[in-house]
Amino acid sequence: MNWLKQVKQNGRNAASWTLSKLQTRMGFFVFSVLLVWAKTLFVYGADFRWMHVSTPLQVVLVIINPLGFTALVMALPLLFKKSPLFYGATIVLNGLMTTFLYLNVIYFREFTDFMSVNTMLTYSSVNQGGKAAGAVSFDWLDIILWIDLIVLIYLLFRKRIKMDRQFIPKRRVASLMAAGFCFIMANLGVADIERPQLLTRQFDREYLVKYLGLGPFLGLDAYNTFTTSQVRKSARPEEMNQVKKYVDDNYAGMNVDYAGKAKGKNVVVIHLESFQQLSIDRRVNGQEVTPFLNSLYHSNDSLSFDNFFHQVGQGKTSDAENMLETSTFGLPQGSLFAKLGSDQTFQAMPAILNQRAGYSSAVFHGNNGSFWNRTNVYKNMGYQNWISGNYFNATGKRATAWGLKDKILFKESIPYLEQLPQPFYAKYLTVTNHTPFEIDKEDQDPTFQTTNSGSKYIDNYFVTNRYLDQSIQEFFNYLKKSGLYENTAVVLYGDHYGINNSESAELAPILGKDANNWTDLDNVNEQRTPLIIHIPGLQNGGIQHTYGGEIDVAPTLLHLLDLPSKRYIQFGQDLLSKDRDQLVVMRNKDWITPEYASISGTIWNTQTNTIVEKPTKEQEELFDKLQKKAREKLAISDTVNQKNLLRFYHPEDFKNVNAANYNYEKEATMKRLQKASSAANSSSLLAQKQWKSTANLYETNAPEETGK
Ligand code: GP9
Ligand code: MN
Repeated sequence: MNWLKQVKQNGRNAASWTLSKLQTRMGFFVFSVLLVWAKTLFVYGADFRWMHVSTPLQVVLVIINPLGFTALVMALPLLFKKSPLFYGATIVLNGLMTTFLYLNVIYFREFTDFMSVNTMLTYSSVNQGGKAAGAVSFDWLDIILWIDLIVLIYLLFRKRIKMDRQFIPKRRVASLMAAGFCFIMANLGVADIERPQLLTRQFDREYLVKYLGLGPFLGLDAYNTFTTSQVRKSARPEEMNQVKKYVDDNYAGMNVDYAGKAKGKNVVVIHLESFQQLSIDRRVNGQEVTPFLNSLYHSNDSLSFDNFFHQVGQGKTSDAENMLETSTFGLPQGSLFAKLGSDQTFQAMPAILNQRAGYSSAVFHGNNGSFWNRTNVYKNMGYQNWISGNYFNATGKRATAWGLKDKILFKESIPYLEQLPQPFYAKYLTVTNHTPFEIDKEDQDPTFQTTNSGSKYIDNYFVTNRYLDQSIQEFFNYLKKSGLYENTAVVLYGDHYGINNSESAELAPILGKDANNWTDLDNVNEQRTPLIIHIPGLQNGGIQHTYGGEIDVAPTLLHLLDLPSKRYIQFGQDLLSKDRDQLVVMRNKDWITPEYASISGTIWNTQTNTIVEKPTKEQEELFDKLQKKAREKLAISDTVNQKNLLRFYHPEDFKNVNAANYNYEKEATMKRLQKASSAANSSSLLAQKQWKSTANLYETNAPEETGK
């Protein structure tokens, strides 16, 4: 029993050592900081599951990130001279920080997300969509968060901790705070190395908390919320008049040869991650890289576009999604989804199609639901179902760094897809063809030999292109086998470039170009992405050469579905319209037309790939006009979004979406879908098949599914 005595003795020694250190103000401060730090780490691990840390540097960042902010805040009470004030304020601050931590724990258990300033202010409205407030799950381990406070208060009352009357000079407090601040800055610097543009792009709340900690995240969020609310406060309903006039003047009409060609059909939008036009019809070592996509591209049943440009800014995928759903631009900085999406009034495709033509809707994606703030945005857009990474087993070899592999996503989406009432509007966001374009050997096509370009990105890119191509082919095979194909229009588009401009030296020879003569215009041209609208039975499709971009997809699709788009505030024009002006405006204010392009202020001749050195007077006038038009388009779109002007605008047959009506929890979603598709008059595929699942019709060669 000696060892037991020893343990007890050690315990007593540690307690009295701690107690002796606690007798000074500095000791009390340091101890309080360490306690809050330890509690934060406990929560990071026990509740936030370490926020998917994956590299050693991320581990270090997660461990140190609570320190700077906690020290900075906890140093404030040191400024009090009177000891009861110092001790009281320290306890209160510890209590406040613990409450904040605990609120986040509760919120996270319900929403798998962190509390933003907005959600704190409007928690009740958000909560209606989820479980009832009373159903919040408590855990007995939660007590750990509060024990220290109880013990400290007890020790102070029993005078086991004697209040130190000696106050700390202001200069020392200031240097302590400065040290805390420097720590935060250093943390930020290191985080930026691990995740460049973290602050400007603000991908995901989880990223911000993982890299910077809860405190700085809240500070940043408070700043965003404040600046946004200032801008929004200044908005007046009359501002919509000018916007409406602009949109009316820019309306290009529709093309009667195509209008209504997809009327009443289901719509599947397939977002081809980082997929560029340069891969279409590309042969590498004598083999087509994407034979299936090429066949769709050349089909008479497809409207394919070879001068289609991505127009994203820093919001990348989320900007592309925003343009396709709303035909408004992303923001000049950061992601609209992340910055404004939580309380934006959207007049977006899922709601429009639902209200005007009875479409149900769903998004399928293999990454976390909170990435790019999608959970909040999709509710505001009126998406009925959001089937994200946590619906699937996305562990081990089943996923890449960006989530569930595409072949598995498509296959495992079927039990949900077949239950959607028809017509449906379903979006698939693929991820496997995402930089750094790495997939397991087993997933690579052994018959395909990629380039040996000198750039690992390019060589890998074609390999994941091939994987993407096969996954789309498998999905199409299923559509045909299940009978969905005939009644479904499929829109496929590349969201933005995958290969950086910095790889042009290695890319040029693959495209049959001379790297030494590579121009800025080549960079822009190389950033074209494909758009293929495949409508079975269309027959008069073909490759369209009109210049356009992502902003134009929504009006094009609406017209194909026979839904006039004129009433909406959209900045794109129907790509099939004969009267469209072919001015493609990039998010950085560059623009391109079939004749000219403006790149960082230099004008190029699009046809000859040369700089217009000496413009004529007419040319100068034309360039000025185009420049003005491009800027005006972006500026008006930005005003609409930043000021949230659509809340003042009520298009015919459109009711504003209420986010509280949507619930994306897995269980609730499964129940909802089951209920809808089991009704006697259900229009779901499952009901059409007498409730015999079509999931077994899906064939994939994904090794994770076949067990090979
Ligand atoms: C993440 C995926 C990638 O969920 O959509 O986004 P990106 O990095 O391309 O913007
Ligand atoms: Mn993307």
